[in-house]
Amino acid sequence: MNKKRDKKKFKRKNIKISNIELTDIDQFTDDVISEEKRAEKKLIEKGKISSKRNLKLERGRILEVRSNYKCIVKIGDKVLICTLGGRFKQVNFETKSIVTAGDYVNVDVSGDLRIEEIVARTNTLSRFSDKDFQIEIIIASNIDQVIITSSYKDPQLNLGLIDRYICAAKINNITPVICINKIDLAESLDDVKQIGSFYEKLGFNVIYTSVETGEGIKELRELLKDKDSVFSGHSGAGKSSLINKLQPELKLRTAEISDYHRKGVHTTTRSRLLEWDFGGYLVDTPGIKTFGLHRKDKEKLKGIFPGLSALTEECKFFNCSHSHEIKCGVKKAVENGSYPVARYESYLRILESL
Ligand SMILES: Nc1nc2c(ncn2[C@@H]2O[C@H](COP(=O)(O)OP(=O)(O)O)[C@@H](O)[C@H]2O)c(=O)[nH]1
Ligand SMILES: [Mg+2]
Ligand SMILES: [Zn+2]
Repeated sequence: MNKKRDKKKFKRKNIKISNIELTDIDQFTDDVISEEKRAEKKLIEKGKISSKRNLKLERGRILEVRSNYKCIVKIGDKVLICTLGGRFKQVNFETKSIVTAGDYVNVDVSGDLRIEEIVARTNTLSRFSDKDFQIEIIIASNIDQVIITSSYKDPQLNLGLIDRYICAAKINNITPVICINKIDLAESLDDVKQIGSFYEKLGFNVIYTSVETGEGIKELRELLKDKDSVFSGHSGAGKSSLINKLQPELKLRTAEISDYHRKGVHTTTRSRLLEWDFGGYLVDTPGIKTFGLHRKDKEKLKGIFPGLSALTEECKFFNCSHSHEIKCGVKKAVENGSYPVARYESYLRILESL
């Protein structure tokens, strides 16, 4: 009965959308998503008030969203297929973000395993639509840390990219961890550690790994243990190799975060949580093209870019952007060599790009 009605609605919606003149497929996707996001907000509000009685609610975690209304949920030791409660079903767009992998939910275990409530998210992992970077698409939630993976060589270490990922992580309320991989390719480990020391001094976790020699893998495992992590970084940095080294039987999909060569390719936004055998989850997520820096975050950048906030006391202007202003504490630090000019330039590049 219910199902039938939903189907009807879906059809109506589709017809409506197809009446809009479509210039290209990206535009279409964005429109759908923004409408979906508004609907989602309303529903999450609604979802807080459960009118039903005699429910036996148990807390679970969504490992994967399988279809519009079906989710794989871990409740205690069991992995179960649950459906979204009726109140949530009113949105009939193609899945995405009513619920997402990583969501904590309350499931009615007295009957047919319905998700009745969605617990407020502590953070979300998102990507932004290519078109204008304005539409956020949520792909996972409640994530502890991002393992920003770079290789020392092949491809060459790109600190600018690391800076970008750090800022994106912080804006999304996710802890950044820096992993410099392929240290077997470095002539001296001291040189590599020299590079990492800038971040270490600022309190970041930096680990140096090699899948070849096994160096740093134990430390990496310690860092991942009992936390929910996502690996991100340039294609070829060694993310898949590291994950395989940590747990060979983990079945990872082939698509991956920020895969440089896949830019512009439309892939599914569904992600899933995979359990480490040493505790915690790996967020396996395909096709993030750009990891969450948004135009609206421009103002926040100066507060989160590594090492800047400690230098702003001498800025003449309270809202100094440390770019064109006179009497700027950051510029002074760059001039007297106490803040690395390369990192300052990296800051300006990100500022500019927003
Ligand atoms: N020398 C060396 N090569 C590595 C290391 N880790 C990965 N690789 C190689 O780098 C290439 C890319 O690795 P991959 O895991 O696919 O990178 P991903 O794109 O980040 O997932 C592969 O040929 C790996 O064998 C490492 O620690 N040392
Ligand atoms: Mg890979
Ligand atoms: Zn300044």
